[in-house]
This record gives sequence, structure tokens and C-alpha cells, in this order.
Amino acid sequence: MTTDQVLVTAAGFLIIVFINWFFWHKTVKGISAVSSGTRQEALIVVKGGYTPDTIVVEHGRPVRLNFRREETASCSEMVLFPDFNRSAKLPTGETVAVEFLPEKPGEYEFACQMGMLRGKLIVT
Ligand SMILES: [Cu+2]
Repeated sequence: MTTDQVLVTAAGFLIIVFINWFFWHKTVKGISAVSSGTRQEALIVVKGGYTPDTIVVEHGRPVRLNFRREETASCSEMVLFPDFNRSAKLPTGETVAVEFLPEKPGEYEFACQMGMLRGKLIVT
């Protein structure tokens, strides 16, 4: 290989590494819940999915997730948190709060009643 070929190969490799890193971080990070007093809060828009679909909270502090459903598709009319024994009906256009206390760090899923829409709660 000539020096040029080596450089081009190395540059291509670095770009791939960067792209993987970028998207990996983007998907893993999610958004952090905002503290309000002792509580951690986040707003999640429900429309063809959960936006954001990954929420990062700290363990040992109460969490309030405010779901706002902006569609009428029956698929998303409920949200379930099986690990926390919580579920809520989400009437279109209303903001519904789901509250619980995450005691242990880990990753917990939430989903619609059919499991088609999915989101993740990361407890640190
Ligand atoms: Cu569904």
C-alpha cells in the first residue's frame, strides 16, 4: 500500500468509529429527568411512539413522568410500567402523570398495552 492508501483507509476507519460512537451515545443517553424539589420530572409526548423514548433518572428519588398523548390511535391509549406496577390511561390531548419510586439502578421498559410502542427508563 502507498502512503495515500494507508491514510484513506485510516481516515475511513476513524469516520466509522466516530459514527458508531455518535449514534451509540445518542441512543444510550436519552434525556435526563429534570429535578423539581425532591422529585424528578420529564415530559413524554406520545405520538407514533414515545418522545423521548429513553429517560434517565436517579434511583431513590420519586419520579413523575408526564405523558401527553397527541394522537387518537387506540394503540397508545395506555402506558404500562410492569416493573413498577403502574399503568395509566392517556386521553388524547391531556397530560397524565405517572409517579413511582425507582429503588434500584437498572433498565426498565415501559410500553403500550400491546407492547408495540416501547420506551426505556434508565435508573442510575
Ligand atoms: Cu399498542
